Amino acid sequence: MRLGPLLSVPLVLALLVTGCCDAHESARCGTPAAEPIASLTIVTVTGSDSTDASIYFCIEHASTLVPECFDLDTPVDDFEQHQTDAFTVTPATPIVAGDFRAFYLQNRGGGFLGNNDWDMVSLRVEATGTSSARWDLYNEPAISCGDEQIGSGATWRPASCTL
Ligand SMILES: [Ca+2]
Ligand SMILES: [Ca+2]
Repeated sequence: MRLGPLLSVPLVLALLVTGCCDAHESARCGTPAAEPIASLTIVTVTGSDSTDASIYFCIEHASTLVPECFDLDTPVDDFEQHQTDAFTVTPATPIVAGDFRAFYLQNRGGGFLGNNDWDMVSLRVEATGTSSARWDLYNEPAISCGDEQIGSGATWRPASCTL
């Protein structure tokens, strides 16, 4: 069916204004830490494009310039099509309130037969405090820029949140 001019003009204008998708549209910031963070659980959902690349989760501290990075790797084949993966990482020392400046994901490549490009469709980061309390730091359940894959060498940054 052909779109009438009354329908198509606003549609074209909307596409021009918003582009194909709004980055971080579904992102929800969690609760800033009320106690030091002992460990973090990172839960990812992969879309239609799997990866075998090395995917790192990196933490930027306010107190040091060097980020603390963790290889997200479990004994199973991680980041396969439509798969949910959960990883727990433990910083060298618990992160005190105010020292968790930011986090990001990094694709460091090296995938089997060059399978590096990755389609991440959902990300949740949960903190576990030194008292074993758990709370959400970040939740982006519908990463909408679907064809914007995370290729080898790429860094994915979340919406800015106070962590
Ligand atoms: Ca894989
Ligand atoms: Ca791939």
